[in-house]
Amino acid sequence: MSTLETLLKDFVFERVLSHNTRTKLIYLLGRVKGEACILSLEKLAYDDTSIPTLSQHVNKLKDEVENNIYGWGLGNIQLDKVNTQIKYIYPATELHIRKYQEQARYMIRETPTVYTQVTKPYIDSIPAERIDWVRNILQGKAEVDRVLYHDKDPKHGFVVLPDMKWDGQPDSMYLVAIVMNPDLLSLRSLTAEHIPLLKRIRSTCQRIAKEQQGLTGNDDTLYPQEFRLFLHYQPSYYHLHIHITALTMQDPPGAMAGQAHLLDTVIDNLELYPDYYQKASLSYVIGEQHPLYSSYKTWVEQIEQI
Ligand code: G7M
Repeated sequence: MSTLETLLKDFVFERVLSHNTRTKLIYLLGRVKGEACILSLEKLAYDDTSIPTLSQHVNKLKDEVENNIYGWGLGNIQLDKVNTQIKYIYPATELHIRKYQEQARYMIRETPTVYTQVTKPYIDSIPAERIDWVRNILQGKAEVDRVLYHDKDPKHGFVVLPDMKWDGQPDSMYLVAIVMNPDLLSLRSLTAEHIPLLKRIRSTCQRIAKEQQGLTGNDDTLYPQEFRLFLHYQPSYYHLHIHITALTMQDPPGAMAGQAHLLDTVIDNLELYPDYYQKASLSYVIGEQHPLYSSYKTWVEQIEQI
């Protein structure tokens, strides 16, 4: 039995952490053998091959309404196809539980001083093992057969592979490029010195998206492309990585203002101002359960007392 099968069988439900009725994504907290386990269940889009015959599979119709040329109702479409992506975190820590818990969110304007006095100490306090899964990928110990590109140069190399969020459908292509150099923590670490690396990531991802997913893209910046490349600030882990998502995903997770920074803009900023990301204020949205939020609030309270 696979780990996922065993977890599903032994999962004892405790509570719903969050339920997004628009994205049809639900996070559940439960226990497996006494330890906390987070399950996420996300409804998948209809499979392309089923679409032409969907109307023939509707049953249990109810709550029908008719009005002139308009009408609607509720029904059940049962198809013999996979319809849910299931993910787990096990054993889940208190931090994971807080991360997926429904919560208020705030916009924080991070000046270079806030970065030095609040964010950087927070990053330094994160236990190294938190990103063991990244090291496993970089060292070829996990997800090996999923890797699409790997330049193992410790300073200039990077790996490209499908993001955990991708359900494998071409329309929702979601790749992630992770740099080999562990000294690059986030956007804040980037200077003009890294422009060649960022440009190689851009062109490699363009080639992969084109060759493997048939998406249009070209290193020529005049050429329109069918995907976006961006970085998160704040990221969820501090080892530099870049997201690549198909534009057909109309509302991809994490592509909102207050979180996503287009790679093209990052390269431009560095070309114009080599130390842009050390000098700029970067605003970001954060949940009140995030440890960085409490560090920031404590810092503000201290400033107010002075
Ligand atoms: O930029 P930010 O830190 O928010 O994004 C991290 C990205 O890494 C997310 O898009 C996650 O879905 C992805 N991710 C997280 N984990 C734990 C894994 C993993 O184990 N494998 C892969 N392929 N992607 C992951």
